[in-house]
Amino acid sequence: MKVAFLTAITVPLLVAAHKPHVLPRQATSSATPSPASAASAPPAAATPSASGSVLPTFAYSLAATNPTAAPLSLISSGTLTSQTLALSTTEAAGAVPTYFSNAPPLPDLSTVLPASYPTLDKTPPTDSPEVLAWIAEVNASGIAIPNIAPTVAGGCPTNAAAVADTSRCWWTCGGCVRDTDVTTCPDKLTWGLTHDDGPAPFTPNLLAYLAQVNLTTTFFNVGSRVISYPNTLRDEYMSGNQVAVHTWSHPFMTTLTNEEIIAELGWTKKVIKDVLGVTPLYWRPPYGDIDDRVRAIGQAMNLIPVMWTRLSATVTFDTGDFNIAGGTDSPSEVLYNWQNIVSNASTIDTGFIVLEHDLFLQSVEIATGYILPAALANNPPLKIEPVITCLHKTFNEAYIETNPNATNPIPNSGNNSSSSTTSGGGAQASGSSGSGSGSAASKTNGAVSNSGLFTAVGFVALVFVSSLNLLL
Ligand SMILES: *[C@@H]1O[C@H](CO)[C@@H](O)[C@H](O)[C@H]1NC(C)=O
Ligand SMILES: *[C@@H]1O[C@H](CO)[C@@H](O)[C@H](O)[C@H]1NC(C)=O
Ligand SMILES: *[C@@H]1O[C@H](CO)[C@@H](O)[C@H](O)[C@H]1NC(C)=O
Ligand SMILES: *[C@@H]1O[C@H](CO)[C@@H](O)[C@H](O)[C@H]1NC(C)=O
Ligand SMILES: *[C@@H]1O[C@H](CO)[C@@H](O)[C@H](O)[C@H]1NC(C)=O
Ligand SMILES: CC(=O)N[C@H]1CO[C@H](CO)[C@@H](O)[C@@H]1O
Ligand SMILES: [Zn+2]
Repeated sequence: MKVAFLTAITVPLLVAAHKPHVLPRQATSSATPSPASAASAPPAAATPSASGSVLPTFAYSLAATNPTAAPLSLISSGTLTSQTLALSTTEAAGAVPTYFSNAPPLPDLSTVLPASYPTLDKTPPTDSPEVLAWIAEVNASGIAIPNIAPTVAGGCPTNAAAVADTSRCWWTCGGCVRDTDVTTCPDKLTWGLTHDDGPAPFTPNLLAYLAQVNLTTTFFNVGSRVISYPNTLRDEYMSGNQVAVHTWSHPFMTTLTNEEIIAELGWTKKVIKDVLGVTPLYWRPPYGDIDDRVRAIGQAMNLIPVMWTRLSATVTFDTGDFNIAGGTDSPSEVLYNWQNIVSNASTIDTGFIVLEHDLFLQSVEIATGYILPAALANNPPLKIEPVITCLHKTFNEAYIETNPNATNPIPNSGNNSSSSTTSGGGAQASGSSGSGSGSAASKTNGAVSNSGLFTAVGFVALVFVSSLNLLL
């Protein structure tokens, strides 16, 4: 009942917000259902979705499913009634993770007061003392911030000039990546598991399943959700998962000003540090929306971007799981996408990273009931692990406080004015050509009003989720 309410109210808006990153894949996959025969039969007929529309059925085959999985027909209908599981334990202040060394003790949660943080699901103000200090740190990092204008809302169709300017390396429109982006795992058939947008009401269900099958993942967490579910974040961390940053309010980052980007990242780093005692060194831009300006600010804030594997415009490793709850992708389409991902993964020399979410029950059910059991039974076998370990790094290297700086330099090391061989200091010191005024504090035109439709829509929906916190 409560779940159905959550689903019906929130999801259509969120799906609209997530559309841009699935468009290329959908353009292909929804037009051409796979002719492959299915070992696990898809539902007999097209399934009615949460929104009442009838979605096409896709063929897929899975090596295994979870015997306790919810039937796909229930997952698609929006009437799934699985209970949220309680956390396995509420972690006490002073507890220390045992799976890596030198981690600080968990802070006292009673000191983490929501009133001390910005409004949830809204880009934080840029004139607070905290944000001004982070702006100064970015400025002092010596990393040049390219002086390129923010994009406007609407993605590729509404940003012709930005799309044409390949020098900004905008992932959203064309899939441009830099060496500093993590897009795959180095070892073939290794899956760097990730789950985005939590912590959320059904994250404990995912955690319970992962513990049962001895897997861990990388959680890209939204700062506003951390305020709502701090104990869930602590359980993620204490049970061996990598915790990473997914911004405060889930905006399209390229639409923000430099200062807004700093506020989004800074507050998310801070709330995670306040709840766990450690500050993540990895982040994922919502919708994968990153360009060289956003990359540079992330680097100056000691954050390494993690994307998902993209082989071409039509082969992106996005399950589409986010769209089940909103009724725009059927579960069979997600499983069809998954089959294509595994099949494509076997053709490349590296491992891979896949986009999945833990915000909605439907996404968690499709992962724990179908995708992960199939992945565990896959032939050839897959190695499934968090991104940090798939990169051959230790958990110490996932967080600033525990990072062995001598052997694993943090992203902004070497770019400080003090350590730079270039004199002059500030953002101009590293002086990449054409970076103009370069200062992190310099305003770029018209961005504040540019958060626009997609961001606003996603924001409204996420507010519903957080305000339903008490109901759930
Ligand atoms: C669980 O996974 C870890 C890491 O992959 C491995 O070292 C350990 O042996 C596994 N434990 C069991 C009980 O399978
Ligand atoms: C890769 O995925 C695409 C769909 O995204 C699919 O059409 C294609 O057949 C897949 N390739 C392989 C080798 O499985
Ligand atoms: C590495 O450097 C960071 C930032 O300068 C610092 O906070 C951290 O404590 C250092 N790591 C260790 C293990 O000392
Ligand atoms: C950069 O300089 C700041 C002080 O300006 C210092 O706090 C920080 O630790 C330095 N970072 C690195 C990576 O050296
Ligand atoms: C940025 O750095 C420059 C040069 O070091 C300095 O003049 C300016 O005041 C700094 N701005 C901020 C906001 O810290
Ligand atoms: C050592 C180091 O990280 N240097 C980087 C400083 O920042 C520039 C970009 O502004 C990078 O190109 C360097 O690699
Ligand atoms: Zn997201």
